[in-house]
Amino acid sequence: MSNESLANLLKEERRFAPPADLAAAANVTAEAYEQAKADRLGFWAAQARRLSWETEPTETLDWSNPPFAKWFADGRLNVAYNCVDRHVENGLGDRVALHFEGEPGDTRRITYAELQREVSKAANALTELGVQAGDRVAIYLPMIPEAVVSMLACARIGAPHSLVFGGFSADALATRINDADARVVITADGGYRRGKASALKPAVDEALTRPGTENVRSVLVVRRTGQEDVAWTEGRDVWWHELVESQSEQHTPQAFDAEHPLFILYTSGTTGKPKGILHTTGGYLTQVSYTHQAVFDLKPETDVFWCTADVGWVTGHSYIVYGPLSNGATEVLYEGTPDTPHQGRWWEIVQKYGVTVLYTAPTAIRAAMKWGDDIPAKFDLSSLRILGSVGEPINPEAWVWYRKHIGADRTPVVDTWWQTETGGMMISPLPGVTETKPGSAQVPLPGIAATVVDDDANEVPDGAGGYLVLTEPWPSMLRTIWGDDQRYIDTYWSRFENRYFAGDGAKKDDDGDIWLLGRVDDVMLVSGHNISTTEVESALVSHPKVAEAAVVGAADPQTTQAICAFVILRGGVDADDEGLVEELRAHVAKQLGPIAKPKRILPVAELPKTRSGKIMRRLLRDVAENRTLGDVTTLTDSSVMALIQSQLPGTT
Ligand code: 6R9
Repeated sequence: MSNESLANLLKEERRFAPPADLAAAANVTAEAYEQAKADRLGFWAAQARRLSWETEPTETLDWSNPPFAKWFADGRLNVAYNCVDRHVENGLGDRVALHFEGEPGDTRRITYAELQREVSKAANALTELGVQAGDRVAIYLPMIPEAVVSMLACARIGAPHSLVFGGFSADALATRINDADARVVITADGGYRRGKASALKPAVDEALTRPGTENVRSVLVVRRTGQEDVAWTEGRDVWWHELVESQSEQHTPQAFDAEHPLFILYTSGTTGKPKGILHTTGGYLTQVSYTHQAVFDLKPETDVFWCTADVGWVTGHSYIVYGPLSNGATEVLYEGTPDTPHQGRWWEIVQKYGVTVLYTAPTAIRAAMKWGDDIPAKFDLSSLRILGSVGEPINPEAWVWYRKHIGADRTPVVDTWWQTETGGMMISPLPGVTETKPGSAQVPLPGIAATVVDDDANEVPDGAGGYLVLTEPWPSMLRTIWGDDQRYIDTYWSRFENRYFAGDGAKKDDDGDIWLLGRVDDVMLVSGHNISTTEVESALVSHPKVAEAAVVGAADPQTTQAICAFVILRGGVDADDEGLVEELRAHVAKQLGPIAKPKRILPVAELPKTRSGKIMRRLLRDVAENRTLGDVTTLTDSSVMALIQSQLPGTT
């Protein structure tokens, strides 16, 4: 970004107070901020006692070698014991841990006692395959219970897992297997997506022909679809139902150091090879456990929690597996897409299981907006009491739609900002405390220190924009980039001294609340002003004809960059309406000022997204500047770019 700080254009005046009954019974009250402020490390030491330690830690933070943190370093614990066994020992064995709903409609109900048996068998199976503490295991599975069981089995034996999204290409899988030097791959014959069985195992077979994957000794294969003719490599491939099912249901978990590696998760980044983000045991579990019960006000006896993320995304790691299970929650695990076999599938699931807390991404909310209000209206969603959002800035209009049409204008919406690197939530309202503002993540959670700075690392005043930074270490922070300490320092700790640079633009409003404005790489420079893509997108989405928008800055001889917007229209709107583009341009100018008026607006049917639902603006920039497309390997659907290109004026 240039020295011109981020223009602060959007004004959002709507406010929503916490419901009185929720506030009165909330797990966390305003006092937590005071406590954490008075003694930050004491606050986290107290949160660590939520867990069961074999050896209680006496140290909290060791920051003697920054930016390499150690949290609770002399403590020892087992993550799987904390997520499973201790609940059984506490008499909760009959509580449902997972309500699994397969895309074709098959279901499984897994109690904590059953989960303990499944995880124990899988841990024994991995041990039989020669996996030892410290060995890496790659997991390439659909959203089925075996994914959760595999992760917990790895944690149980101290073997760091590395999940790769089911459906990533063989290349992406091979790169990740190679970088982590994985010894075992856990996969399935296939999974169900969009009403079809799609194969997974062939991608593993192909990945294992690539150089650098030779150390993979075994491939453990779950039979999910049963429809594929599965190619088999004798001596390497083993069926889950043969190996795991034959194991003992007893397994004694062994404690590991708090800083023992728990998992590696790759973030693609925009350039260069993927970064293997390393998370460890005690601090990670402390923060995901705390934030899950604080931000969702979790009442494990009565709540039914549903995080719609894929387990291959950090959101699935922290808020399907480790956060909820460490808290003894009952949760839904859904395999498929929101519109299979119909566009009300999610709302049908909420109704069926009586989901009380729903955690999803803006992309899904905008898709539901596009499909129409009448679809969720057909279902009984009255069980819902808290709604969460994660993954991208949520446009104020999508936030308000979510609260109104899913939450009956009654439930708090918590917009949670965090990253793969932060491991757990960092900035979010608390549902029983914070008066919420649509579109803003608002305040750092108790025990978290974040602010917004300008180019020279000075904190910006209220009302101004700049870069989001984290100013103190936090328990679930990444410990390094796997195998590359220098890249860890360069990427996160070099832009500003002693501060973690998140890579996101942000502003503080007049109350000092934080608004996220998108990745710094996406910020546009228009006639000397830095303008956030998020704000222009939110202005477009606030027009009743627009469901979703992606905005990029395209090189322009007059203004350095010109704002170019791709919009998805709401159901029933005519894309060929001549006046539409002018109407939308005028709308943005009215909302944000003439500087933010897009030069071009192109209605499209789809936008390019990553598997976690983030818009890939860099590909749209390639289109807007008539360049060959960059790396598309992390796209959910690679045909989307061809579709967009075919819809551009001047192409056929
Ligand atoms: C959890 C997750 C991290 C990036 C992050 C930011 C964006 C996530 C957000 C948000 C605005 C929110 N992001 N949550 N932006 N408001 N509530 O998404 O991790 O996949 O690593 O992405 O996502 O840009 O820097 P990850």
